[in-house]
Amino acid sequence: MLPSSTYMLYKGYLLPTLAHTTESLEFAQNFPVEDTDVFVVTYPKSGTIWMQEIIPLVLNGGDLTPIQTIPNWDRVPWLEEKRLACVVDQLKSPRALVSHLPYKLMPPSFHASKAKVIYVIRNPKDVMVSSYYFHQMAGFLPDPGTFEEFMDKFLEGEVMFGKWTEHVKSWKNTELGDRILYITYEEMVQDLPAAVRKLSGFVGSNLSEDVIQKIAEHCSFHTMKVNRMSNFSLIPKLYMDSEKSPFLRKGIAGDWENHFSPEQLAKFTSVIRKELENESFSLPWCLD
Ligand code: PPS
Repeated sequence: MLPSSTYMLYKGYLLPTLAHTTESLEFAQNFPVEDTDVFVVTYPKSGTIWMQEIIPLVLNGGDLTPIQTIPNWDRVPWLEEKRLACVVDQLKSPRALVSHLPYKLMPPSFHASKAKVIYVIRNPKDVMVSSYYFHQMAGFLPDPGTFEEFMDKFLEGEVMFGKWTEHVKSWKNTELGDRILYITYEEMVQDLPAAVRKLSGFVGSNLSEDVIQKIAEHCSFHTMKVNRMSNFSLIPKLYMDSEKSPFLRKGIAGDWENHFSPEQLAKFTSVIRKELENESFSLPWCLD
């Protein structure tokens, strides 16, 4: 049984009470989305803070000021979190926000707008591994238990923002057309300048090749790991203890191979496959 203070239940989803309240969720529902807004949407541990680093630079032509002076949670705030109400007036147009909300919980003004969405998707096996370590370092989340126990919770959706498959389905089956760009964490790992180029085209910023290279350099894992505005070292240890596991932990694709037993792999893939079997989209990676 989870301590009641760890999570709140919002429309069937577990959300950490450290960052979410009834008021913050109401604020999100009433948030007046503008046509020029850009939303970065992710299931947790899919590359959220990486995109929080990249997007302001893509929108502002590569000016490093935001990533060097503003903590990521204020620079590109979470739509559903408490902090948004405090910083909303400081956001410059075009505004960038992040969200872990499933599609159906986006505010009405979002649906009525022309705002764009960048949906970052990551191999669920690596998402689960990253989340397992995050639960060890985040004092505001329940203890993950053993890897096996955490895998069961993850597959059951007894984690923040519910099941990975439901999140992906909700954002793959939208009517957003060319308002949404899907990008994988793995393609960002493989070729970050190419990913930045794709983002630049999507938001229409027409960045030069020099600027694209500069952004990729400043958003690399190693640069972000030492950026105090992005590595969560400003957060008290009580809430995030990087000695237990750093937020920017490994930053690679395929770390699941160091963690899954053959039996765990079989269980994991069969659950994910079954939950996606009638979907019209296919996943960008092989699950086995
Ligand atoms: S959260 O809590 O939902 O906001 O977490 P999120 O930012 O989505 O995911 C954290 C993982 O993203 C990795 N990360 C990066 N990987 C490569 N390059 C860069 N620049 C980068 N920035 C963040 C981070 O290391 C976490 O993955 P793991 O596998 O745990 O290392």
